[in-house]
Amino acid sequence: MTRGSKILAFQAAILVGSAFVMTTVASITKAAPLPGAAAVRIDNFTFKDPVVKVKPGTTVTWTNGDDIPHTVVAKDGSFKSKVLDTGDRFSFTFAKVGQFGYFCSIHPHMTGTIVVKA
Ligand SMILES: [Cu+2]
Repeated sequence: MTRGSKILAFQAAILVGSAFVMTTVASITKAAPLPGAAAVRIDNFTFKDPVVKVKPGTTVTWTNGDDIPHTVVAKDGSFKSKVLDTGDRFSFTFAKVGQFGYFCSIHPHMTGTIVVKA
């Protein structure tokens, strides 16, 4: 190994290490929603958790983390957000058991499902 490649290998190890730490921190913050609450982040034209399973009575909050406006619209018409700009949120409480598909009315290829199960 040349001195240059040793330095590169060391830098790569630091990068891998910090990526691991960031992933761990992200999973800790993500794993602690309030009881009766769930969150779906919108980012890069995607509902980041496309299928979310919750108990009846859970309030799901969508947050638009994208720099593009999006909406959250139930396929069965049971809920419909206004246009969400960056950082805007929309919440809906799922009282009934069932599968609730939804989409973004501006970009209909963006879809997700909330599965409500007792
Ligand atoms: Cu959209």
